[in-house]
Amino acid sequence: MSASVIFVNKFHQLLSVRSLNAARYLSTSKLCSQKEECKVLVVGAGSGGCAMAAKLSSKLDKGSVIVLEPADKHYYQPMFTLIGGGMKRLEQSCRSMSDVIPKNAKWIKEKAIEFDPKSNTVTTSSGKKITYDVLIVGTGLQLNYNKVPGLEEALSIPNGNVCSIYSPKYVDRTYEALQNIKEGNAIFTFPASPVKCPGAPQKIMYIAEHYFRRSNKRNKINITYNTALPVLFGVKYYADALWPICKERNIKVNLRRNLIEVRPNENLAIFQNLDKPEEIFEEKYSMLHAVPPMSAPDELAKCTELVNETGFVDVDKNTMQHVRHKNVFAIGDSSGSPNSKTAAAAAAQSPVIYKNIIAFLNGKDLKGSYDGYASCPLVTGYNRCILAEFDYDLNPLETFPIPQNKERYSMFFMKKELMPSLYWHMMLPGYWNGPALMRNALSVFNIGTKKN
Ligand code: UQ1
Repeated sequence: MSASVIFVNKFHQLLSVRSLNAARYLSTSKLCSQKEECKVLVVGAGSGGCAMAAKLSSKLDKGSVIVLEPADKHYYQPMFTLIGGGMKRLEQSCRSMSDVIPKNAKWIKEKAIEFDPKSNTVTTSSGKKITYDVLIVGTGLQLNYNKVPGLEEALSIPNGNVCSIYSPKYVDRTYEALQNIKEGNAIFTFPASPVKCPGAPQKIMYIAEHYFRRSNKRNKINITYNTALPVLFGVKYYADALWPICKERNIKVNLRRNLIEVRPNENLAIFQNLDKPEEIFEEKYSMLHAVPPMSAPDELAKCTELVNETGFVDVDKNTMQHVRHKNVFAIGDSSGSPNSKTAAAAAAQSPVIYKNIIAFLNGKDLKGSYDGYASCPLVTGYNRCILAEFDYDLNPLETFPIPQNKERYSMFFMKKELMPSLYWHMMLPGYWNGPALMRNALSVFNIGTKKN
């Protein structure tokens, strides 16, 4: 190699090292400037996050509230069972995120990838560090379709017979599957994990059963509900109403049976008996409605400072304040409080958390207390619904002065026609605090044995 070539090479190396260093310097300085500060940081703009951001941003000075949310679209998920049954369309459940995040809050369209409650900081996907006085975790939970071997593959087959109302990606396949099945086994599952809206896996089954009857194919289809739970429904008062429905409508319920694999090529679903793990069942399906295992989002679950042993935020179940980090609160599905994970629960939590955050910011005692209220409109067909409402003790906590453990058209109408408007126009803007006020007002009509 000639001296001149060596010289040119060295010169290039030098140049590239220089430019590398320059790039590094630039990116570090950019990172340093990527800092944000706020009074309240809301992570997640789902039902709970939007309601909290709306309440707090209208009370605190402009710019005090930051909302961290990467998604473009916000879905009203309680509509997904109705979409699965062909009663609503996916577009009706969806709004642009920019329309639901309150205008007084600053939206950072990124994901939280690291929580550091010791330094009051959340790091975003681009490396931005956001420091806060108060953090509200409202990330929701994560759908782990990938934890069941073969399931994602089955769900990706065009016009296939495996469906799932839990994701906007797969919900439309459900109504297609109801239409396409002609005969054989329709299998519905419930996973061995915490589940959002734990009634939904059986609601879609009742709707399917009604659909098959209406389309004159019910007698050619066997319906099975394989649930990992030891009960049909967690609240005995409503479970006692659901068992006879399954019996009358010839739906076979297998408890403690967990979906562990799907073999789409053979139309086989593999289940395990959770009480006798050595017992494995292969069941042939003509249609499979699969509910994925769920967990806290990985980014949250890895922050052991924040979460309890289940991976959800370790809050006091009444104040919704973190047990150690007093400036951290959780709302909705990401909370470790032992309530049922439903939008109605987030609605009932929202005034409590709001009151407690204002008290916390003013150095006062926290007086707000959440009673575990959750509501689950158990749609049992195209015109019937049992409106389950209950508290932490799994005692009924019903709003209306009539026994709600019966299938009623009025409750179906409320779920299908009234709830969406209540959600968009009352809950997300922070005005809906759950039905406690209504329940108290209506309780004057409670006569006889009904106790709330
Ligand atoms: C509710 O508060 C709520 O949150 C907005 C729901 O989610 C959409 C519900 O489905 C229900 C039933 C309630 C409770 C409301 C009443 C009026 C009983």
